Amino acid sequence: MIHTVYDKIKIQDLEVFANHGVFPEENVLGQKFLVSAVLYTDTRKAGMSDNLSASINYGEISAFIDRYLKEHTFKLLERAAEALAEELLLHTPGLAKINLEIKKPWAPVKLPLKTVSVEIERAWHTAYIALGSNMGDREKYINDAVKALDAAHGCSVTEVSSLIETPPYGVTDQADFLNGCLKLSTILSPEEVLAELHRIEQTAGRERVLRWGPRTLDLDIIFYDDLVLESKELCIPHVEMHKRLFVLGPLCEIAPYKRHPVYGKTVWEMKAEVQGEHAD
Ligand code: A4P
Ligand code: MG
Repeated sequence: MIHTVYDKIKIQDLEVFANHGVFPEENVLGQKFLVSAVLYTDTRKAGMSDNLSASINYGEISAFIDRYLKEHTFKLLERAAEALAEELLLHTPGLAKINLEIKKPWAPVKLPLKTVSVEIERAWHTAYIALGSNMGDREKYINDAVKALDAAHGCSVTEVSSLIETPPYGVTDQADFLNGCLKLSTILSPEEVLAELHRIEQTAGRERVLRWGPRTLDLDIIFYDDLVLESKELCIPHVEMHKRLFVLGPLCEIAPYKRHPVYGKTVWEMKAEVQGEHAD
């Protein structure tokens, strides 16, 4: 999430007649759907000013939901909810998070039931990405990567640090690096962000020959909100970030007070520690 938002605007059981379902009859005959949405947004400004333009118009959102579900046909409620939540997050200014439930009261299961439904929660997230290059036109590789990430679906680059020249860390027998960091707003999951980074690295002709070896472009996820994740292909926060001046230097320009979710230290404090200074 962009920042923690506690206020909610709620729409409950909006009736939409539409054509979603796995059975062909459902796509032709249509049926009733009930849509509930909890819109997480900061209502303070509207609350103080009594001005609708400072808030999210639930009338417009209801009309959008009705139109969207009528104009599209999905087999699964999961897909309908996913697509609708994404559209709303992408096109509603001020919407930080949405909880969306789509109920099907007439689900063809040949048993008496009140409704079946799918409920999902989707949000904007903030990630920090480290950028590095030590082969070829380093500045161009990095600048192109920033543009590519900003153009990626559901991604928007909101801040970029300056780029600094750094001596190689780890495998030291290689050319100097150009390093930087950027701040990313995204509706993608961490795994989807990683896939996007790999795609952009490949476009830059990145070859994985040697771990920590020379590369045209290296894109690492440093933070993703305050998430702590360790899976086979992804560790967040990046495991080495707190030891690396080439990450902490640029990151400190754009997020000095961002706190490491495990160590509890700010970027500024971690940087000062690596530099061997006192953090106060
Ligand atoms: N992976 C796990 N966690 C993450 C994460 N948070 N972000 C996995 C990105 N990837 C993550 O990375 C190997 C695998 O790590 C990925 O496929 C992903 O599944 P890679 O980019 O293929 O290989 P690599 O970059 O050679 O290895 P690694 O461990 O990522 O190296 P680093 O940490 O990127 O370090 N010196 C200076 N001065 N500047 C540099 O930028 N960079 C490195 C590379 C070494 N020395 C450097 C610099
Ligand atoms: Mg890497």
